[in-house]
Amino acid sequence: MKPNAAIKSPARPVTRAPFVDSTPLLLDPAALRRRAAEDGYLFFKRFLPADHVMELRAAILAVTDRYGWRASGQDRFGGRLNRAVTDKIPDEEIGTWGTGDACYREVQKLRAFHQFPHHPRLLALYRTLLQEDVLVHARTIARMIVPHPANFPTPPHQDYPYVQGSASTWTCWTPLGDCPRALGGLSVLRGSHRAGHLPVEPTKGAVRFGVKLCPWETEWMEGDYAAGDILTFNSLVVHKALRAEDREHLRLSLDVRYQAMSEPVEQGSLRPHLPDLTWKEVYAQWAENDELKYYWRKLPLKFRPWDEVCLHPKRRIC
Ligand SMILES: O=C(O)CCC(=O)C(=O)O
Repeated sequence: MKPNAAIKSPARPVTRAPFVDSTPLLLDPAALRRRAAEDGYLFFKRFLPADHVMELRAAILAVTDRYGWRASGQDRFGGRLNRAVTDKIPDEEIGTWGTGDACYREVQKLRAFHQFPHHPRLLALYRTLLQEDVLVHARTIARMIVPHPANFPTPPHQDYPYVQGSASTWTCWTPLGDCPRALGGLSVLRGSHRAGHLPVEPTKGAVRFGVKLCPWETEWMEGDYAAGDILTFNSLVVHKALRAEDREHLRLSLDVRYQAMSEPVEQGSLRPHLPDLTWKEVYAQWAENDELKYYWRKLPLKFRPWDEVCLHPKRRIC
């Protein structure tokens, strides 16, 4: 029977439940895929070695030190900010990544930053989930979120309109260091991918357009992340950042995307995150014959052109 669009689920109270740790399902791939299909998200505690995560954190913090953003008197992993400096970053320099452009540009040139998404544990996870060879999107994004009037918590949205290519793309959101709720970590709306690609409306925050939620879409999952935890979700899953109550520390995290190699990819997913940054500039200080450079050019990829219509605001009737 065709679903009747006029019949709506009743409104429900908003719930905030803790992430379900899917680590035990890593031993049972079929059950893992069933949970992924049902919930649209998977959370894994201590999935990556914490010291590996912390090394990338330290490398990024070392870049921020060149701008004087960290308070003095902490080790190379400490994220306490020098608010006297970060508060003065001009509004127009704060990008969707949460901080000034010049610093982010330097982070985008770190080899460790681009190597991170290729960690063997991540590749094995997506191979299990997608059941074929995996394409790692080259457009890795760091969120370096400082408390600042120009920063807004990431609003509820789906990644699909921004990533396009294949709707079966998965995002991996990784905090670089411990990220308690007070730092504004990511939260997902369980099972929201089953509603399909939703109309969007203009918003503020990391994305220009978000989704309007209907009164029955209330089942938010969240948690206090530790270094090494990962949250992964299908590109149709609605997600948002929690409001950051902590106004003294940097929130550092990565978003990376993975898809099946046989599915089409949109070219933008293979470009650096800053539109005017080229791979030539990114690679300028890397070894001449570095294998990671332009790795996707050796792969048998299919492309799907960008569809601007995906981003045109349309009202959602609930
Ligand atoms: O970290 C954030 O605030 C936004 C991340 C996000 O929306 C994503 O990973 O798709």
